Amino acid sequence: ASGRGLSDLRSIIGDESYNRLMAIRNSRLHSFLAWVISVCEPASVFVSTGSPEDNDYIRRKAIESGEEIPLRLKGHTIHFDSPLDQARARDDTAILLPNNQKLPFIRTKDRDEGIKEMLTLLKGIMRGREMLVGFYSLGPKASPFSILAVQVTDSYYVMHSENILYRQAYDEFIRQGEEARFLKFIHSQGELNEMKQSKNIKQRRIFIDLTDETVYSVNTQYGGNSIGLKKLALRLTIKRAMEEGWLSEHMFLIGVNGPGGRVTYFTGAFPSMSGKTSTAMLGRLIGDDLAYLRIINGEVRAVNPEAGVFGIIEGINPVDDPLIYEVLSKPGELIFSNVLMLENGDVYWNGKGEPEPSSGINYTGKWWRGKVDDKGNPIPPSHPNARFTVSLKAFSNLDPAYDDPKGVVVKGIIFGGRDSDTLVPLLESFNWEHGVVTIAASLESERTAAVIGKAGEREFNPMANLDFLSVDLGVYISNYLRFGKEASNPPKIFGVNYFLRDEQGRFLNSKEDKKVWLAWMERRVHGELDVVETPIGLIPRYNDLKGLFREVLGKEYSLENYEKQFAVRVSKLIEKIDRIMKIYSEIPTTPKILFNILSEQRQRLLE
Ligand code: SPV
Ligand code: MN
Repeated sequence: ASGRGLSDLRSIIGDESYNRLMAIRNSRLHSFLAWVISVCEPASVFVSTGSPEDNDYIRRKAIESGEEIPLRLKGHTIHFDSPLDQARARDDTAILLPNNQKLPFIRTKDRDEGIKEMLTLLKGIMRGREMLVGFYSLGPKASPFSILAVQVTDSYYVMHSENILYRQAYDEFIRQGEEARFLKFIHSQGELNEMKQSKNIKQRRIFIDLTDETVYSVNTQYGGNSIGLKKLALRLTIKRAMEEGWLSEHMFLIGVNGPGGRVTYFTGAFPSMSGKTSTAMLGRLIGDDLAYLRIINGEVRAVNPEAGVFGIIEGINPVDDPLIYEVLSKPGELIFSNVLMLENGDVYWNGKGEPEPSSGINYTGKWWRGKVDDKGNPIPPSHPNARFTVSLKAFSNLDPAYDDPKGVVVKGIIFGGRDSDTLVPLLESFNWEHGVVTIAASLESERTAAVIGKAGEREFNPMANLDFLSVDLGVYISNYLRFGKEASNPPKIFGVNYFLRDEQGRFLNSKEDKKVWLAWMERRVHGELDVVETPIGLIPRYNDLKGLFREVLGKEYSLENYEKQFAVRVSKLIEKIDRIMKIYSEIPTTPKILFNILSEQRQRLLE
């Protein structure tokens, strides 16, 4: 620390912002901000109270600074990230741990070294710029789930996004004063090019300091790397969840409508681009990406830490995703990123269901059909990981309980991945432990464009949370197992796979089949349908699915399809168990029960 306090920096901060900070009586907040200002050396500071005027200021500056461009529809803007900054950057992201500790599967870095490197990068990085400070609550305010956070950034786009995606909580900081415990996020987009994109991508670094609950992110703008409260906070909250015995998960949270008007809540963990959002949209939406689960009076209850959606836009069209399409087509506050901007101020994205335009502006600058990158590959109109940012309130299927401080009772947890040749489309575990081990902890998925790197490779991705893990995987799984034991009636665990193919490579299911699977799970939770017991778990009976296909989709479902889809692929399943066993056998903290459950399953498959 430089020793300078906020009062010494008053000329930079300005009276208005200074008074706003002083209204929060929290000395740790004050010294943190004084430190950041001393290091980053901004020209000025704007402290947001989250008032309509303050939010308007951020919106206006996002446009004035060129970070966002207004579009034809009122409230719509577009932002472009650098071509090299279009997804989560695993290789530039590290968890900082003291004494150069290592954790399996997690990119770690010695804490002292990381902080030193970061200080060099941050030194003077905000010169000539305004530093923005925002206050938020992850989860409904003043609830047992709520986690406070402060974001510092020099990007109007980042703060604009957070104002849409999170609950603003300046008032909570004031109320809690010195008591307030909060996560800290420091972001700088660094130098920008003519398109207002981060220029120094080689110096992109995202360091997560668990010790101090602080995340540093520099020389990047892509939301998954820059928006502190999203995936950066997830690393910190997973750590807290471990210490306190709850779950911080990469899951949607939805209510599913059942017979007689009942609503049953489910969470669902899927690696991105594996059907997560489209599944979430089939229900009454509470959250599309993250969930906190806690046991309250014996019940598993959950909230969405977020209040908006940072969603994938590719393939959204009026036929496949009518609810999202509607949100994207009406006026209202919405940020597009990395789609194609047309001359008339409209936007186009891959799979919009309209003829492809011949030109426009995209993340690579002026785009025309046939434009190629330096490797000669055609540049698509929009990036496959192009996104939209919008408040939950824009969705017509928003569940009224979305902001309930007590959360909703979760009855089922769904795990899904991209798997072309192994798992059945729908499966229920025998019990909590069996589901945690054979479905959740054994999750594998083929990689997608949401992460920088080669798409298509099969990756181990337990709980679809591996990219965000900040604790030892064995410890994480033990916490999961314990969590279910502590609940008086733990949620049922289901596995789904929308990506199964036949020998010719054709998908075995159509997109809408997931509606039937959801209806089946909803009824299973209420004990209404019987099942077929297989070596890997419980699968639907043909007749039940046949009835549900008629009821839900008005379609016939043939026995032939059922038999192809629900065949237990013994040799593939054994190979999978062997892969998973090998992984866990190299992690010393893996609970014994995991090996027992996998061995028993292997044995059942052999019999
Ligand atoms: C995902 O890819 O899982 C997302 C977007 O939800 S990101 O913020 O990049 O993680
Ligand atoms: Mn996600």
